[in-house]
Amino acid sequence: MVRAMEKYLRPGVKGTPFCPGCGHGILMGLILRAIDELKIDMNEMVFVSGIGCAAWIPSPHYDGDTLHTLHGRALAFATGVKIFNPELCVMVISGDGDLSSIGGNHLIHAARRNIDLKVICANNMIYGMTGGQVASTTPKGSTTSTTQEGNPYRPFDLCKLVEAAGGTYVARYSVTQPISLIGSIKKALLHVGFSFIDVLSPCPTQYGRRNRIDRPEDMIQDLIHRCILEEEAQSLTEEERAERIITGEFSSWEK
Ligand SMILES: Cc1ncc(C[n+]2csc(CCOP(=O)(O)OP(=O)(O)O)c2C)c(N)n1
Ligand SMILES: [Mg+2]
Repeated sequence: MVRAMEKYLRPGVKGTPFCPGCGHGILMGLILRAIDELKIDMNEMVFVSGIGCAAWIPSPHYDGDTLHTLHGRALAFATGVKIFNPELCVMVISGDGDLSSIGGNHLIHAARRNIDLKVICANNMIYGMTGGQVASTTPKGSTTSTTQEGNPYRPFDLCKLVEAAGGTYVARYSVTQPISLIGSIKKALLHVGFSFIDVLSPCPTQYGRRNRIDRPEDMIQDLIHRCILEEEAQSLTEEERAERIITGEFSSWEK
């Protein structure tokens, strides 16, 4: 097997912090493939993350400049980096909790200002690292460590939120759609403006086992089944559609 992406990994970093079946490791590789296909020099990039399992994707793994910052504040740090040196390609990689719960206000305002940041949200629909607490992205009815009788609230649709706030490249893909996702990351890298990709990433440890999707492969199968394109959704009944996750590009324009 050719380990083509290994050249992007920081020497000396051993092992992985991710649990078996976690989608974050897949995403870690797909981001590198997008960078590799565009032949972007890692010296021109800065990766910024907050706190959480997803925040470990760039740091310490990527062999480039990485800023592992405070919970919820990745976008504030990234804004500072971009303002200090606009030549840099600044990519934020963090979790759904980090970016849209504690960091939700930074998210809508960075989008509103259309700051040229490439934001990859690793969305496992839960606070993974801290023990499986409910997040602003947790589906209604889901069991978490803090909603043992089911989450009573509807989740954010992060793409709609960012699009309404002013983000100019907005897309959603799952780690089970690797080719489309690599293509989307490449578009975000080339887009000048606030780019946001909501990446669905399975968390068997904290989400799956509490919601009767017990095995990692069942979570992957579940995502493969549920993720569809808007065009495919049109032929479904309201009930069938409610179970699905609409993926694709929702917004791609210059401001
Ligand atoms: C100010 C502050 N509040 C709370 C925490 C605890 N905390 C660390 S990570 C995290 C949630 C992470 O969830 P997410 O961003 O979705 O990442 P995941 O682990 O699911 O990949 C929380 C609540 C913290 N570190 N700092
Ligand atoms: Mg999460």
